[in-house]
This record gives sequence, C-alpha cells and structure tokens, in this order.
Amino acid sequence: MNLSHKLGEHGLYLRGVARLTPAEAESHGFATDKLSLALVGNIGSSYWPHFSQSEEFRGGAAHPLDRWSRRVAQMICADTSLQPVYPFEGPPYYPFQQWALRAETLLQSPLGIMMHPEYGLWHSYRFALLGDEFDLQSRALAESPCLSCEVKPCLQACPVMAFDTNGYDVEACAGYLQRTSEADCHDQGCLARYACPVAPELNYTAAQSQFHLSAFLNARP
Ligand code: B12
Ligand code: SF4
Ligand code: SF4
Repeated sequence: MNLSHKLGEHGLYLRGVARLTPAEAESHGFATDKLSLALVGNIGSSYWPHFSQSEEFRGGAAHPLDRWSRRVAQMICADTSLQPVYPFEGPPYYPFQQWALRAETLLQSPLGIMMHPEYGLWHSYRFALLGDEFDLQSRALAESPCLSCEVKPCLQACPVMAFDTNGYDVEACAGYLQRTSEADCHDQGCLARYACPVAPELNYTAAQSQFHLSAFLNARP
C-alpha cells in the first residue's frame, strides 16, 4: 500500500514536500542523509471522524490530538526508514509554517494561519516525515485569495479585535474567552476564521472547532 493510501485510512493527506539543506537539517538535530520532508495534514475536518472515535479522544487524558498524531505517525513509519517530526514538540518549535510555504502554494493570511487557494484557512499539519526522496510535485495553483480580498472580513469579525497589523494578540483573545462564557466563539469556533469566505464547504465542524478552542484555553496557565 502506498503512503497516500496509508494516510488516507486516518483522514490525512500528503500535503507537499520541502527539501532541507544539510545545514538546516543539522540545525534541527536531524541526520543529513534524509533531506526530503513530507508534510502530512488534514483538509477540512478530514481526520475528525477517525480521531473522535479513537482511544486517545475517548480516554479523556491530556493532549489527545498530539498523542493520536504520534501513534498514527509511528504506525506509518513502522518497517520503513521514515522518521516522524511533530509540530507540537517544543519550544523551540519546528518551523512548520515556513516548511509549508516551501512545500505548497500558500501565503500567510492576515490571521497568521496559512491561506491555501483551495482549502482556505481550513487545513493544518499533524506531522512531517523525513525520508530520502518523496515523489510528489506541488501543483501550481491560483494566487492567494487574500491578495484580491479588499474587504478582509476576517479582520473585522473578532469581538476584541485580536488581529491587527501587529499580528495575533493572544492575551486579548484568551482573556475575552475566559471572562465571557457566552461568547459565540465557544460554540462556533474563532469568528475571525469563520468570517473568511474562502472554501466554506471545508469549514471545521462545530465539534472540531469546540475541541480546538477548549484545547487552546486549557493550555493557558
Ligand atoms: C505556538 C503556537 C501557537 C500559539 C501562539 C501563536 C502565535 N502567536 O504565533 C497559540 C497557542 C496561541 C496558537 C494558537 C493557534 N494556532 Co498555533 N501553533 C503554534 C506552534 C505550535 C508553534 C509556532 C511557532 O512558534 N513556530 C516556530 C517558528 C520558528 O516557526 P515559523 O513557521 O517561522 O512561525 C510562523 C508562525 O509563528 C506564523 N504566525 C505568526 N503569527 C501567527 C498567528 C497565528 C494565529 C498563527 C496560527 C500563526 C502565526 O508566522 C511564522 C512565519 O511563517 C505551531 C506549530 C509549529 N511547529 O509551527 C502552531 C500552528 C502555527 N498553529 C496553528 C493553528 C491552526 C492555530 C489556531 C488557529 C487554532 C487551531 N489549532 O485550529 C490557534 C489560534 C487560536 C484561536 N483563537 O483560535 C497551525 C497553523 C496551520 C496553518 N494552516 O497555517 C499550526 C502550524 C499547527 C498545526 N498543527 O498545523 N498557536
Ligand atoms: S477574509 Fe480575505 S484577507 Fe481574510 S483570510 Fe479570507 S481571503 Fe484572506
Ligand atoms: S476566538 Fe474569538 S476572541 Fe479569539 S481571536 Fe477568534 S474571534 Fe477573536
């Protein structure tokens, strides 16, 4: 069974491949004989039906999505020479978004999340695989929808204006959510992200959005 098929069994996709330089590999503590880095992630809520039925999700212990991602990556790598790398290991964190910019047609949106011309803001990375060579060419896609989006509704939807030219004000967002239990974000997920008109068919399900928001708040000191 090929890699894409194996990943598909968990609702995951081979998203793109970046090539590391030997110096980069060394700076991250990787061996220099595997310089091809395949990014693996979800498109829309693709992994949710798998993850939400998993022992990690149902067990109730901390960090279920990270533990699920680790188990799936280890299964995929078993009996191969592939080495998994995780976005949640850190700090310091591996620069997944910089790698993603090299592996796929992406541009940073005003929210910080990478905009994909087809998937919009509705994608993320569960792990990456280091290998000798992955045979996957990134497709040339249309330019980022952000470039022609004049109104930028994403920047106007947050009740506390947590996004501006300085980036994402994490304290303003988390502070508001912690003191306002009736805020719509608790039920619907981040209103700024949902205000983006690109790829509405891939909007995360309410259950997935609630999961991410709770994980974000639970991780706060
Ligand atoms: C720390 C972190 C956070 C912190 C701080 C974010 C910040 N202010 O930068 C917190 C906990 C607040 C956070 C929140 C979220 N995050 Co976050 N986060 C990370 C993490 C683990 C490390 C980022 C980092 O420091 N990298 C190290 C530097 C060296 O790498 P880098 O690639 O150069 O860094 C880039 C980012 O910092 C980015 N950036 C700058 N400002 C912002 C703001 C936001 C909101 C984001 C998402 C990115 C971003 O620009 C840099 C250049 O490309 C990454 C995973 C990773 N390993 O990259 C996920 C990651 C960036 N997060 C991600 C996401 C989706 C989120 C959320 C939107 C929620 C979610 N899980 O769905 C939330 C937003 C909260 C909300 N209100 O909904 C995704 C982004 C996917 C994408 N399509 O781009 C990542 C890649 C995780 C993943 N598994 O895919 N996150
Ligand atoms: S609302 Fe417009 S500017 Fe904001 S993320 Fe979506 S396309 Fe980009
Ligand atoms: S979750 Fe709500 S408060 Fe936080 S940035 Fe998004 S819209 Fe703003």
